[in-house]
Parts: sequence; structure tokens; C-alpha cells
Amino acid sequence: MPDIVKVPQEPIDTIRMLALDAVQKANAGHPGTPMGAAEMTLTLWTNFLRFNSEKPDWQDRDRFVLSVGHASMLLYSLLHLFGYDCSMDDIKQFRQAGSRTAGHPEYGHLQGIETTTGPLGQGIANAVGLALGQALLKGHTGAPLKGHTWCLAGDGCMMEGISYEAASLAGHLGLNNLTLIYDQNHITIDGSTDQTFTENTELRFKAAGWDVIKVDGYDQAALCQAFAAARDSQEKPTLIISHSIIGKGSATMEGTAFTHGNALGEKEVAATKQKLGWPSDPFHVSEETRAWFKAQVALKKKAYDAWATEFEAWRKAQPAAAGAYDALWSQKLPLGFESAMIPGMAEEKGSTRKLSGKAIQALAKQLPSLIGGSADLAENNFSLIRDGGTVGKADGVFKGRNIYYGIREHAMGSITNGLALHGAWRPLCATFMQFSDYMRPSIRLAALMKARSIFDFTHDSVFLGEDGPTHQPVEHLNSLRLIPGLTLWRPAEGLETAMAWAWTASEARGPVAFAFTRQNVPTLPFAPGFDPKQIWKGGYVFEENAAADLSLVATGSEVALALEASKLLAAQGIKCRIVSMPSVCVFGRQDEAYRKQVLGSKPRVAIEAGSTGLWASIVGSESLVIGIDQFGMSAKLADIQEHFGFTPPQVAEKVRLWLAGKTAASAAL
Ligand SMILES: Cc1ncc(C[n+]2csc(CCOP(=O)(O)OP(=O)(O)O)c2C)c(N)n1
Ligand SMILES: [Mg+2]
Repeated sequence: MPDIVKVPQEPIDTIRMLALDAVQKANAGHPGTPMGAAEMTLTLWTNFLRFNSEKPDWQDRDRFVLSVGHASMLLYSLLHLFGYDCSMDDIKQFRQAGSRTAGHPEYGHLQGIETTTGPLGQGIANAVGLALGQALLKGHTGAPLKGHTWCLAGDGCMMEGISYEAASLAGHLGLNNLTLIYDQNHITIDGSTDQTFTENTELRFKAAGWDVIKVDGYDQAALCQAFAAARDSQEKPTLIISHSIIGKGSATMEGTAFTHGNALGEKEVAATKQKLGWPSDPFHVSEETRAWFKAQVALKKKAYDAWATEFEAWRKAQPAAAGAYDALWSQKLPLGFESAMIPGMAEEKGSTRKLSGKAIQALAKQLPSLIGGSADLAENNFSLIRDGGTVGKADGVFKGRNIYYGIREHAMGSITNGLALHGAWRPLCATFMQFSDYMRPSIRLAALMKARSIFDFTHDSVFLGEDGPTHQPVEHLNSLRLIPGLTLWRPAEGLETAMAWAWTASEARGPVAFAFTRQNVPTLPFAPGFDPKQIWKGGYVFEENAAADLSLVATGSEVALALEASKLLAAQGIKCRIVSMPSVCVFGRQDEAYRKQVLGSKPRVAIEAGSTGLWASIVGSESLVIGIDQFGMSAKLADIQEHFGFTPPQVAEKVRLWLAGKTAASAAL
């Protein structure tokens, strides 16, 4: 273990002044916390954080999560000074159009940004996911891994409910490779936390199963002792409450809420630099400071090389385990893997949630990275990976493929994102679709980051029955479709379900959400020779009819309904073609010619047991949309179908009347 390095004042002040200057230049941003937390964070990075800026995606690196995302200049300064691909020009372009140094750190903009943060509290839950991912990687493969996750949070993160959920689960699991550093400066935007946040955080975390250490954020020796204890903890995650002063170092504004989110002004900047004896030119980094950071970077590389030697020795000694390790990272699927997922699925009866359970088993066999979880509804969601075991720690080692999240949907979404960002895992998390609302902030961030999280929602419509409107999604399908980059699948039966899962495993470049039924759905009469790959277009002609009077376009459980209604209409001389659209999102990405051909040139009717919302934009404003624009009700399935007009005769009659009205109108012209 290398000796502890006492961080000199100048590198600390360099970080403070870079934040001060960058925010001043942009005339926007948050200098207060970068200034207040610079000493503590630099002490951590210098002495404890394991990284190699030349190999930023080192799989066993320590991960640093800036949950207090508005303090982005703290992270950018560190990345720049420690030799990551973050230039002084990047720093000077802070918050400007097209720059890599956005207002809040955005995943993918710069190496070293482990996750997108800004919505407070999310980073803490992401950090739980990242730490769990590394602990599971170690447990599943036996690799000699040490990766620790360090998360810096502020008063705001600690107040947000999501952090409590995530901390509660981390404490329960005994996630000892996680350290949360609470930069307790007692200031938020509206002023002192005396008016908002006076609970005993220490006792709260202790009660949740954490070790808690309190330190002065400017006492490097105490900080290092705390970091060492946290890193070496074998049983519990650690909370370090670090007392600090927001805006530390500024001439007249230390400790004020003003420093939280304002450029301090030319006068204050000048006064601050004068007080520190700092050169007045902006973005100053002295030669000595550059050399000091270079020396630290060299030490980091030396530590990395030592690790790499040890790791290579393990690979040689344990070829089978090393193969399993590589398989987790590559997430490669055998060519044509989907053909192993579909046999018998078109004939399989049941709810799509149950059929999804079957597809999950088939996929789990081929994709060891697939890891499951549910918010206390595993049996209801059919989301369990059978024989996968429960995620937990035994004899100090994490094992299992099924995470029991308890009733913590908000954290579940965000922990799932952390697991996805980790890189070795393809995590799915499940709950009732209604509660996607509890997860929406995480789903949105997954989409923003293009994280390959899988949100497995069952009980997808009012047809779930007696649980009533509190549990019945209505607006959720369209609402989820509104999130840019999120792909929603709502399959109609077994084959579509299997193919939707296969698409997710091999084609998805971002997060995927599923909508599965609670109720049973009938099997569908696919035409002989039907190519399942058509499903991957998101929408396809299920039943063609050259002489059709109209197209019925339906999703999920309503495809069978459309088929039944079409038979009744045929008996009345109205001929239909049927379009199944398991993913409106994927269908929307097809070229216009394909979309036109599928939708057909005749009048169109869309049928979906949810709000009519976006449908006019898909099938055209001249079309009929049969949906549900009100809350559901507690009743038996058959009564709900009748009440909302979703029986075959009711749908057929609606379509007939609408078509008759159209015909009459055009005849009158
Ligand atoms: C979920 C969420 N709500 C509100 C905000 C807006 N916001 C940004 S920073 C902040 C105050 C944070 O206070 P603290 O964490 O103590 O940071 P400090 O002022 O110490 O930098 C607020 C309310 C946000 N980013 N995320
Ligand atoms: Mg604060």
C-alpha cells in the first residue's frame, strides 16, 4: 500500500479556481460545491481512487459517481488534471453548445463520467447498481477484483426519497464495496438546511445497516482514515459525513447559498484570487501543479500495472473462470440465437407475462449477463430466472441472478441503470406497469444515457381486473412512448413475446420497456411460412386482404380482439386486413414506404386498451382510434371489456358505424 500523499494547497486551489473561472466565463453554473469539496475529493482521488486515465474503461477501476451533478466542474477539473481526455479547451467550453462539458455530467460525453447525474439522488442509486455489479462480477467469476464505488452526494441527494430506498437495500445486502460521501455543507438553493433537513442522518444510515464516519472535510488525515476504513469494510457500505463550507476560499461569499449556483462576479473572482495570491489570468494551472498531477498519474499507472500482472496470472491459472468473465463483458449471443427462443411459442397459451417468463428462461441460458429483479412481484411478473438463485452475500461473496428489490421501484429503476452502465450485466427489473410512474425519472435517464436497462412491466391495461383504477394503466403506454430513445414492446402472444425479448437482447441500443398482460391471450393463426423476423419491424401485416375496406391496427391483447371483430365485420360484408404493431417505437423507425405499405391505403382503425394519445400521429388524423381516455374500474374482466366497449361485437359495431358515416359523408360531397 503506497504511502498517503498529503495534497498540497496549490492543486486544491487549482480545482477551486478552475470552477470559479469556468462558471464565470459561462456566466452560469455552480462554483460553491466544487470549491467546498475540492480538498476532500482530491484527497480521495490522490490516495484511494483506483484508476488509469490511459485506460478509462479498466474493468476493475474504482468508480466515482458525482451524484451532486451540478458540481460538474469539480469532476471536469479532476478529469482534466489527472490526464483524461478532457482538454483545457473542453473546460473553457463549459456549458456551451456542442461541448463535452455540459451543465451536468453526461454519460458518454467524456471518459470518466460513470453516469449522467443532475436529478438529485439518482447518482446514489446508480452507485448502488455499479457497486453491486462489481460485487456480482467478482462473486460469479472468482476474479481477483477490488473495484470500489465512491459516490459524492450533497444535502439534496440525501433528502431525496430515492437515496433512502437505495441506501436501505445496500445496507440490507451488506454492499461493502460502496462508499457514500456526504458533502454536508448545510446549504441548498433556498438557504440553510435548518429550515428543511434536521434529522439525524448518521443514525438513519446506521439503522439501515451502514457504517458511518464523521469527518472534517478539510482534515486530510481524518479523511484518509475514513476512506481507508470504508475501502476495507468487509460487512457494510460506508457513509462518510464530511463537514464542509460551500464556496470555500471565496473572498467574501464562503458559506452562502449564493455560491451554490451563480457566477460569483468579476469583482469577487478578482478578490478571491488576490486573497489566495493567485494569478489573475483565468484558467491558470502552474507548471508545478501540472508536474504534481503527472506524478500522481504515474503512481496510478504503476498500481494498475501491478493489478494487470496479478489479473493475467489469474486468467492463466483459471481459464474456465476467465472465459466466463469474458462472456459477461462481451454479451455476445450465438448467431441465430433467437431460433432457440421461439419453438412452440406461437402455440403456447397463457398471459403474455407468463409467456415472457418462458422467453426469459430461454434467453437466460444463452446470455449469462442477464440478471433479473422485481419489486416484490417476481411471481406476478414471471420475471424470475429459474435456477438463477437470489442475489445476496454468503461467506463474503455475492452470488445469484435474481435481485429481490423489495417495494422500492424508484431505486430499482436507478440501480438497474447502474448495473447496465457497469458493463458486464444486462439487467431487467419488473413491476406492475402502473408503477412505472414511480420509476419514470430513472427510465428517462436510461434513455438519455442509452443505458441498456430492461423495464419489464406486466398488468398492462384495465383488463387486469378487480384491483381497479389505482392499478390499471391507461395513459402509460403512450406516456412511455413519449420518452425519446426508449423502445416499448407490447406483444400480442407467445411468438411476438419471444421475438421482442430476442430483439432486446441483440438489437436494442438503449433501454427497453415491455408491456405484458395479466390476462390470458389466445394464440394467433399466423399464416404458413410466416417469418418471425417480421416482428422486428415493430409492425407488420398479420392478415392481408387484397379487397380490404379497411385496416385494423392493434397492439398486445387487442390483436386477438381485432381478429374477432374482423370476422363479425366480414359477416356484414366489411372486409378487413389486420396489422399487428407490437412496437410502435420500432415501427416508427422503419422507412416511409414500409410504414405506408403496412398501414394500407384504406381507412384505418387503431385499437389499444389505453389512452388514444399518440395514435392519430401513427395511423393518421382521419382514422378511428378505439382506446380508453378515462380511468378504469374495479370489476371482473368481462365486465370491464363490456364497460369500455372492448368486446368483439362492440368494436365491430363502432367500426361499422364509423365507416358508414365516412361513406355517407363522401357520398354527400
Ligand atoms: C430531483 C431534483 N430536484 C431539484 C433539483 C434542483 N437543484 C439542483 S441543486 C439543488 C440544491 C442541492 O443542494 P445540495 O445538494 O446541498 O448542493 P449544494 O447547494 O451544497 O451544492 C436543487 C434543489 C435537482 N437538480 N434535482
Ligand atoms: Mg449543500
